[in-house]
Amino acid sequence: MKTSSIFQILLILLLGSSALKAEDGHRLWFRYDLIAEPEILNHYRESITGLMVEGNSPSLKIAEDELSKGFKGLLGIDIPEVTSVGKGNIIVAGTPLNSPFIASMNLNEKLKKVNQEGYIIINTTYRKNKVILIAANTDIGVLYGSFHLLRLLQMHQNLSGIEIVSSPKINLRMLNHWDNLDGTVERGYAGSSLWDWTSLPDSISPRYIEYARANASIGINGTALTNVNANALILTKEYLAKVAVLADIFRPYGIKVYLTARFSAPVEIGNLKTADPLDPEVISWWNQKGDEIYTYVPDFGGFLVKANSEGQPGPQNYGRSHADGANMLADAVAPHKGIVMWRAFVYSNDVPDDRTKQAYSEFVPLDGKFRENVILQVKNGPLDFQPREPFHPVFGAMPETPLMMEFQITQEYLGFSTHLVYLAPLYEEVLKSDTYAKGKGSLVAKVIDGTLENHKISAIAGVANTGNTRNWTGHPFAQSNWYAFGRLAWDPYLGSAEIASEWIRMTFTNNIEIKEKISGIMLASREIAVNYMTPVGLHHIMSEGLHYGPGPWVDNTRHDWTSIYYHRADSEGIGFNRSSTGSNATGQYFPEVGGIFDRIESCPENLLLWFHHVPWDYQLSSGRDVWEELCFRYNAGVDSVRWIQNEWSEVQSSVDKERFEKVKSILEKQEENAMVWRDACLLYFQTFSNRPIPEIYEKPLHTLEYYKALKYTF
Ligand code: GCW
Repeated sequence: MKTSSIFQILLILLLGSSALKAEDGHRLWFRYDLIAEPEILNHYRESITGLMVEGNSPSLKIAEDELSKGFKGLLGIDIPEVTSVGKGNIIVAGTPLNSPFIASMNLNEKLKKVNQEGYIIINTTYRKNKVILIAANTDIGVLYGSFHLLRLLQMHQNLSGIEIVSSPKINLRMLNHWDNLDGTVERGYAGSSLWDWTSLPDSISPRYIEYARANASIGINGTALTNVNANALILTKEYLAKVAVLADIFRPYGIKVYLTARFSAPVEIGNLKTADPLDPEVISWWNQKGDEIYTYVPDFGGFLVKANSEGQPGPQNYGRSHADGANMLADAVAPHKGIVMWRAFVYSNDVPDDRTKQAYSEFVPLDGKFRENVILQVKNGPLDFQPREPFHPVFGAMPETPLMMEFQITQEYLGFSTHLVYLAPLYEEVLKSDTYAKGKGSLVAKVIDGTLENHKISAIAGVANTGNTRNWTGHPFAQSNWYAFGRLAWDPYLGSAEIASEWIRMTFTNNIEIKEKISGIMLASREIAVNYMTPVGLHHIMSEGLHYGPGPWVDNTRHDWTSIYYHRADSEGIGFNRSSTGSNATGQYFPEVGGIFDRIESCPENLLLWFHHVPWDYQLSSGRDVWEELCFRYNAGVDSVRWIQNEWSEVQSSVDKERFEKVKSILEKQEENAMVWRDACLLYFQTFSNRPIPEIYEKPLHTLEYYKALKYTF
């Protein structure tokens, strides 16, 4: 073969593979590809002829590089970095402190409207030239604003006349990584941990920077690196040196590092005999540990703690309260402005009458007993990240204590990275739930953004779905959940549809028809999963331990971990009576909403079996009775997955081959698993209802025994 043809083949291989690589999902929502539509491209090329970022902090440097890179990719030309304004249409980014030009623009009034992380993006003119200003009070604000401007370009928005004023509504917007020091990730479905503890602090993976950039682009400003099922080793010098390296990398992206504190650490790594929070030696051990951590990480965010829950040690081991434990740790970080996020996901070792009541029962009496730098981290619902739960009754019930939200981004109970489930509708449903704590309009969002009670700290956490797999999240669509979490953390009043639209435009396409199709899939996907997994308010009927696939028959473990504990199916009916005639969990809500849940007639049907034990022949608004409704919903769920498959097949020509095929093949698995869910649950519940599955529906493919014997692995 001639050298030239070998060269040609090599070139083709090279180009081919890089084109493929480009769409393996690694780029997330940063696809700065040349804009194909001439009109839009021209508009941007006219509006942006130069870039000026004054000031030279690391964060500003990142903003400048990102803008340059974005412009170059999207506009297909190098946009020169200029040092003065007056010629051409310049993008100017900076703060009045760092940028003499911004300082000269009299933006004080406008900048007063945004907080320390907020920004404005406005059009103005300078010596007859158009200028777009990205101005903020801090360098991080500039970085956030820069990402916003790039997002507008990626979404093909017209830049003339834009006037954006944006501030995060929640102070701390965090990811919680359930990452273990051995590299495994609890409930992680996207490979191993991103943190390579073995090779830190000497070797630095480029992914640390990519991770920080992705988070900064959506405003995430905190990361708890380690699992809440904590290992005390992370608090040793050896590990703190590693943590310091990550903190240094994340800092210019506005991200602070937090660690999980194992309550028994004074015993395990400090050689003390006790971890009693009132013991002077223990107190002093934590104080010293606090001081030590800050020598490694001067802006350390603080501790995240899971105590006295699922076997984790805590203050109750010593007869002390959660407040005693939290306050002791809070005092250790207070001199350095650190905080403690104390989780409310607790339940004791004794099987309770109703597990969903425990957090409220344990914490509400402690309201007002926590230090100022303690915030209580509450899961969205009272049980455990189910496909649907009512909002947690603690929201609104502890006015003296700042409460933060914990959402799960990783899909522990929602089909791992095998099921396409866009979670923003779940988040939105919770955030927009009305607690009635201070009358109508006391939304959960207002509890956690601090506005309901005027709390100083406000926070939201999402249990991360990231891992070291090439596309970060396993399922290409799971990236949207990371994105949506960040956007809702910035503004908990945003809508799922708007967020989906942003993500699709940046991640797939600006073609309106295709965007609508993909958005239709995403917006329907959560309800679809609810239908084939846990319709009408069913919950916690997943396979034991792993939580993938159905396991409504599970009864061989601690009672409040079994499925039968939750669905309570018998020959009369199905559902957990949590009304005033049952466990009275409805009594934990404010009367306006608790009353609605309490009465079977007024209880929302999508939570019916959560709150009530309902006769099989109880009529629902659909005209079907409970048994018929279950048959209908399980089947509708499966049919809807097929509908998704069909919709997806129609976007084929507009989506790159690699991601198209990947989603297509995972959807096949989702369909299979949805059918297993349907058949297993209907066959199982049929043993109680003693009613046939109506003829109109597909017959189960296998026997109940077959489904019971299925073993799931990940
Ligand atoms: O949902 C349960 C999970 C555990 C998790 C726990 C928690 C980290 O199954 O894996 O432990 O919640 O939130 O603490």
